[in-house]
Amino acid sequence: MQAVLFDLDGVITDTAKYHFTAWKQMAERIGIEIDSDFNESLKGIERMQSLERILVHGHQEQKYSQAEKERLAQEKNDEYVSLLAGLTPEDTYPGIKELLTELQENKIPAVIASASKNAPLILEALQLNTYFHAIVDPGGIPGKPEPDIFVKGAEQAGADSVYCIGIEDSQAGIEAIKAAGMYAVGIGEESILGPSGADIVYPSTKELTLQRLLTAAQLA
Ligand code: G16
Ligand code: MG
Repeated sequence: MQAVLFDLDGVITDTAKYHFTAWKQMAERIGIEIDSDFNESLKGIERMQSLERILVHGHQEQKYSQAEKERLAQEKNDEYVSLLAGLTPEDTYPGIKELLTELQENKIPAVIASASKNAPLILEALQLNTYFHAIVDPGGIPGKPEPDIFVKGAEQAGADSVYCIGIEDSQAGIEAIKAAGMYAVGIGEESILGPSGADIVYPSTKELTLQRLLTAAQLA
């Protein structure tokens, strides 16, 4: 049984830019500068771990108590959620709804494998919930680059990892897909995602058709 596992932020919609904006604002308030290169190392990384990476980057890893860190992460999330407020179905990346429709017609389960606790909220705003067989709960399992979220997604779809295709925009996510033994499709730049192990990289979700994916993964 095949399945296609989708990352959310940066694959289904452009919320990766909102994560970056919200982290940048929080970091600036505590005197840490983050740029888009450093941001690549935050993509796909769970909220508290992202904060830890930012604090290490700014040499402030010893400065805050656990309660203070939770407050900083909460501030970031509040800002992020406020940026999500205007999200509509038109914000779905090009080609995604068409691919989800093809998967549905071919009875191939689509699964969300996102590190984000905001995933259900975002899918609802995009009106895409009904296309997904499952949204994997990221709570209580090791985050990307560990394979767990993709392994769990395949299990929930009743699919064998070797017949699964994972789609990701982050280095950590591509590593997770490969560690799960799946075919890894990157969305973004070959120079960024190739070294993490992407089997193929497309510059845009526009390129994603079912036939193209199955052929590339030799599952056609
Ligand atoms: C996403 C983002 C990360 C974010 C993480 C947790 O993962 O790429 O930047 O830190 O989720 O999100 P939240 O703070 O909303 O729970 P993914 O896996 O969808 O790319
Ligand atoms: Mg992502």
